[in-house]
This record gives sequence, structure tokens and C-alpha cells, in this order.
Amino acid sequence: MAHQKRVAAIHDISGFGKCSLTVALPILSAAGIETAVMPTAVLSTHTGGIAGYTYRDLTGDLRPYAQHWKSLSLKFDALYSGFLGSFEQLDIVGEIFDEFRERDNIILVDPVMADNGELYKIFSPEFPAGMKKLCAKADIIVPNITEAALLVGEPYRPGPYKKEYVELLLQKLGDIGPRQVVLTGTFFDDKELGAAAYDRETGDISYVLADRIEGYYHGTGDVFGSALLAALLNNFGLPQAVGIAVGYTTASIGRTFRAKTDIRFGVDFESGVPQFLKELKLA
Ligand code: PXL
Repeated sequence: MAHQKRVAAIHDISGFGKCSLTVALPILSAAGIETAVMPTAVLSTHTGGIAGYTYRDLTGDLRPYAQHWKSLSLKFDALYSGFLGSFEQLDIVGEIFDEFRERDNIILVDPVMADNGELYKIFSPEFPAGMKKLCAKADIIVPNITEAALLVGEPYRPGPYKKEYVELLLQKLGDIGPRQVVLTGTFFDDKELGAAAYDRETGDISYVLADRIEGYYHGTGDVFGSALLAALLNNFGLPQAVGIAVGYTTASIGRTFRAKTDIRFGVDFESGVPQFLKELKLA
């Protein structure tokens, strides 16, 4: 029997609101992947449009946490980072990547820091430059268009996009160092939305677009990144994995839209797990 894959997921815990670890852990686990979690911060809710959240920064815990794991000789098939709790964590997570890097494991960085043309308010203007250094250590990065523009120093454009702009971003993101780049929030007209994927080694670019649903739903980047990693670790190639992740995320948004849920409260990814497992050929 093939060995069970193991991931280290390095994100915050937002107690309510379905993002980061409360999304990554169930999705990866459902896909049969053992998921160790390294919380970067603990919040009562995410920071996207909900006032009054508590915030416990865990920067001081990360190095000892990783050292303990190292002392157990743990090995990971993938390291997956998302929302980081402080500027200092960018360097610390980079060190953790160096510690746990194997010849053939996957380092996936979701450079969570911005959306809709704006850096999240909790981050300083230096944050994107630090995140760029972390992305240089990754095999795969999954920025949205705002994050991509900040990482490569291009002006942010609100879209619909032209292929030239998307492909310029992909190429410049690849130049930072990762072998593969997946750009989320890509759209060429108002009807469809999806992701663009670029493999720097082959030069291949592919697009997966699905029907667009009105409204900005929180946590969808984390649903997408977790589903993408689950598909990659289940041996799907990049374009197929992006297809599975776009399908799962879009279906989750659709259910949430029909249920008329507050868009800040996250999407119903849970009800889509059975279909997701079929797509992964696990059920
Ligand atoms: O989904 C990204 C995310 C993760 N964690 C926290 C956030 C956000 C986006 O706003 O605030 C705490």
C-alpha cells in the first residue's frame, strides 16, 4: 500500500468564519492526507469585515514547535503556508521550509496578504517584499491578482483582464523562483471567473474558468489552495488539480449564495466533500 501522505499546514486559526486552518484541516483530512497544524495566530474570527476580533500572535511558538517536530524526525510530503501572524514569521517560516525540505516534497505558499487591490490593514507596507522572499523558497505559489501585482511590483488592475496582463504576472511570478504558479481570481469577462496555471519548466499556461457568482465570499482562497494541494498529493497534474480546485470552490460558493449566507461567514465547502472525493477518485 502507498504510504499515507503527510502535510504541515502553517496558517492561523480563525475560530469562526471558515478560513485558514478550519478549512485546510478538514479538506486535506477528507482527502486522506494526514495534516499536522502549526497555528501562526489564534483569532476569534478572521479579519475580513468582522470588527472586534481577538488576536493571539504565536510568533514566539513557531521555532520551538518546529524544533520539537524535528526532534521526532517527522517528514512531510508537503508544507503549506497561508496567513502569517506577523512580519517576523516570514523569516521563521522560511527557516522551517529549509529544515523540512526533502528532495521531492512540495512547498506550497499562499501569499495571503491582500485582496481587491489592497494590502490587508494588519500588514505593514514592507510585508509584500518579505512575502516575495518566502515565495522564492516555494515550489508552487497561489496568489490572487492583488497579491501577484504586489509581489512583482506591477500596478493592480481591477479586471476584466487581458491575457497579456495575466501572462505577464505569471511569468514574473515564475521569475521569483517557484516552479509552478496558480493565479486565482482570473477573469476575462463578467460571466466567468477562475484560475490560470503556469509551469515555468515546460512554459505551459492553462486556464480553468467557471460561471461567476455575484459577491465576494470569504475564505475561498483557502478552500481553493487546500483542494489544489489535496489533488496534487493525490497525483493529479497541475492543470487537472486546478480544475478540481476550481470546481470544488465554485460549487461551495454556489451553495452559499443559494443559502443567502452572510458572505463574511465563509462558504459551504462541507456539503461538497462527497463530490470532491469522487473528483479525486477516492470515492
Ligand atoms: O482567508 C485568508 C485569511 C486568513 N486568516 C485571516 C484572515 C484572512 C483574510 O482576511 O483575516 C485571519
